[in-house]
Amino acid sequence: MGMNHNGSHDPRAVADEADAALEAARATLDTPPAADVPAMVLLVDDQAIVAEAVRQALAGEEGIDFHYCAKAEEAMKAVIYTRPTVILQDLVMPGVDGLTLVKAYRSTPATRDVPIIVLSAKEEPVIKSAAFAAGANDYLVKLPDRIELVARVRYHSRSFVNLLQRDEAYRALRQSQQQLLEANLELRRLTHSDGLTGLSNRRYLDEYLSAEWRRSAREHAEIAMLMIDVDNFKQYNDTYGHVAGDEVLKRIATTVEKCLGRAGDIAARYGGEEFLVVLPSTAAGGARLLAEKIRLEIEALALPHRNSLAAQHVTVSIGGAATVPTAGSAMTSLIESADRALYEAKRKGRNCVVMHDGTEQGARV
Ligand code: GH3
Ligand code: MG
Ligand code: MG
Repeated sequence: MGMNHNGSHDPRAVADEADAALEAARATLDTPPAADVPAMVLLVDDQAIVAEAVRQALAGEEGIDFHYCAKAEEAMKAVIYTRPTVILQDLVMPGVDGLTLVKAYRSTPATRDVPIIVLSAKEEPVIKSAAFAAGANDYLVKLPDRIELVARVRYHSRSFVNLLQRDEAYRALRQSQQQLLEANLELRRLTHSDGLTGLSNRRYLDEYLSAEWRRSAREHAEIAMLMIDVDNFKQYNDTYGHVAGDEVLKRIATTVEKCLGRAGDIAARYGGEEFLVVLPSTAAGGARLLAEKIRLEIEALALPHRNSLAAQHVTVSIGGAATVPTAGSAMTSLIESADRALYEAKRKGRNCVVMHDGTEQGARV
């Protein structure tokens, strides 16, 4: 819709979107941990004879793929390229040694969590402890027993895949939380805004005014209000139709909003063709100036209205009031005061501003 500055959504669609996001996250989290997952083994070892032995050990195994890299310098590339679920890493290699490679896998984001089984020439406590310190997950002496090798390959692959699934579930959950947060903000915005003009609605204005009223009372500060009503608007609808009338209301809303300068100022659609402006920390004089500016800007739109009693174009009448709230004074007194001022403006012939300042209001209440 025309002036909608925040891109209107159907509230039901927003809620449905959030529901769908949550459902997707739930489904991901409800996925049971994989019992048997395909394993991808990458052996990094310079000795072809070891490679052949491991290949044979894994050959008859269902769901285990085998890759072999003979050069330490190519190991990192091979890991990133083959995406193994477990690395079998030889410790003693020409060029880069195995422990250095283990540390390199651990410090590279793409390979950080891949399980590493170190293959050592012998059972040696010092080497073993160095391997674990470097980040290895397991330690086997060459050549390992076939049954033990297969069992460990499957065990480490499964825990790695489960880790990836868990990470994915958390990612989905975080994403759906974010979507719910955004949907909530959108719903809140929708419950606070007027569908036709995009201004605040009466519900929000009442909340806002009540908070500002209490704050002004605490701080002994002035608060002002303008009530803006379109002149002979029933005639406008009767002459140009309701759809054209709606367009006029949108134009007026945009114009009023454009006139507001301070951060605390807000405009709301208060009723059919009635707008309310709340001006915190503003005295009657300032409010009158703003009201006059709004009235003139709306005249300047020059929207034809041939059956108006006030002019040849669309005009508004504005009633304003300002006061310093005292403890126990009702905020409705300010609204009523602005309403009376508006009534006077109408009586004076429309297309004008009448302002009630604090003292006048005090005398009348
Ligand atoms: P006055 O100058 O005394 O304010 O005269 P008026 O005709 O504007 O006042 P009245 O209260 O008699 O009529 C208000 C009209 O505003 C009635 C209705 O046709 C019109 N109106 C109220 N809400 C809407 C709306 O949402 N869209 C349109 N197009 N017209 C509306
Ligand atoms: Mg009215
Ligand atoms: Mg009117």
